[in-house]
Amino acid sequence: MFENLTDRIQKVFKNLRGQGKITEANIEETLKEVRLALLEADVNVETTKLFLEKIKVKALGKEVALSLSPGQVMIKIVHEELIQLLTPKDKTANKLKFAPAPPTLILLAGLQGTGKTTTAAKLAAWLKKDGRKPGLVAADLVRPAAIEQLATLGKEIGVPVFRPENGEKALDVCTRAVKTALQNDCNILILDTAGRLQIDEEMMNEIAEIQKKLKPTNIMLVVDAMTGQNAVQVAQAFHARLPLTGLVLTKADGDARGGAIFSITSVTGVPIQFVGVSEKMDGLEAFYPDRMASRILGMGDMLTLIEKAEEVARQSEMTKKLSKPSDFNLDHMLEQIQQLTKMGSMEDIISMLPGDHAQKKQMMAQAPDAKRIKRMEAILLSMTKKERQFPQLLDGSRRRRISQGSGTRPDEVNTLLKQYDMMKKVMKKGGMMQKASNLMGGMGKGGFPPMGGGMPGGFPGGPGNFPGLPGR
Ligand SMILES: Nc1nc2c(ncn2[C@@H]2O[C@H](COP(=O)(O)OP(=O)(O)O)[C@@H](O)[C@H]2O)c(=O)[nH]1
Ligand SMILES: [Mg+2]
Repeated sequence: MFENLTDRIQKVFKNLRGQGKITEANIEETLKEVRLALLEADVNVETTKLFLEKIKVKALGKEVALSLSPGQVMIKIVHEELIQLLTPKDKTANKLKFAPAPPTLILLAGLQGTGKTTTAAKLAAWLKKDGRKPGLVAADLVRPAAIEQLATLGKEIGVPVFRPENGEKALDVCTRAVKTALQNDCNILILDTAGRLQIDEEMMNEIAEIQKKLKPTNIMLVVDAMTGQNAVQVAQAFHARLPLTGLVLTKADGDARGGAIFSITSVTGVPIQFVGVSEKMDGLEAFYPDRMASRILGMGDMLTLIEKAEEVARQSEMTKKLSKPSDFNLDHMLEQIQQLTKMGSMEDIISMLPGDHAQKKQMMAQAPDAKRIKRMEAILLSMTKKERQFPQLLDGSRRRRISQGSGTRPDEVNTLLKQYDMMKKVMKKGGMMQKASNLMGGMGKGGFPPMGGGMPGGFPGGPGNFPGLPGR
């Protein structure tokens, strides 16, 4: 996501490396570059101008602490301002709201093909996971295949779908769904509507009427990140007809230049609530301004990653029992490998780590591929439980037996045991960050480094250990 922008911004800050302190001259120089990077990413000119002015004021007034380099100070300021820019005035506005009396309604609107139907189903899956009882309402009566598309997705995620019956219009099917939701065991309804142009009077009236009659608690506009500035205009036009409560920015996984994300909230006042990051049903992320700002600046998104790791770990009894890091044995390693595959593809995981595009490419090249992970799993499964618990038992003849049993080469068994030693060392060092990183680290083609030590720039840490893209 936003690869070009991230790469460019990182370059700007790298150029500040080696400069002793912040001066008016190097601020000007830096901001000129940031400006170009933002405009290239299709960020609105006005937004860019205001953004840079704020940064300049802050930077000029900044005493540079001895421990920080100008690059670090600047990136910290930019990070803070970016969070400001992405945060709506009403800070609670970025959450879904629930109606006092069920069913809660979520009305989705937007242009054709932006991802409304996909988002409707993703949202339903997300709510279901959260313990709620969603239902989907097929209210797109324009595109012939739309109802079937929603029905198929509903089936896939196990959520009921309300379909239009003989001659019903969009408003009719929504109204009927609201009336029958509770008896169908649904307390939240997601209304998937037809795509429409903001200038199509008739179609805009249709959705405005649904809004007026049913008064949905959440009215969300689904916008395609790939459309850049156009998305901002569309959002303004829809907001003029419908009191939007939130935005979903879809296809953020594409080569979107990303511009819309910066200005859409500051221009319309409507918060981004979700970001679509794949076509799949789990490809929806809650939007957090601070995390997005970190991602854009190439600081990675360790929080999302750690959350994912924790979610996987929650399901695992064994990890809970691991009270002392020094207890870490091959059983735990086996479990981590099995968890790793549950966290998503290596590509997803790496995309959330700190680093620029080139560094990530390199990590990708070094990361273990799915086949290799399977072989590691096979080796571990060929050991006895006792051998996994007491790795010191693994002498030459046992290793040979394991290699034969798992159909792998003896050197693969040895490598795995070395990696285990390395992981154990890292485990002993550290807290949660380390544990999360252990899920990923230490398993590469002989050298995908555990992140705590080996990652370019290290971890986002406290103040003074600002993730170090720029000079240290
Ligand atoms: N890569 C990617 N594709 C998406 C995303 N959301 C939707 N799509 C795809 O965009 C296309 C249009 O989606 P659809 O939900 O039918 O759009 P609608 O016309 O607004 O209902 C489909 O091929 C979806 O799979 C996303 O977040 N990422
Ligand atoms: Mg649709």
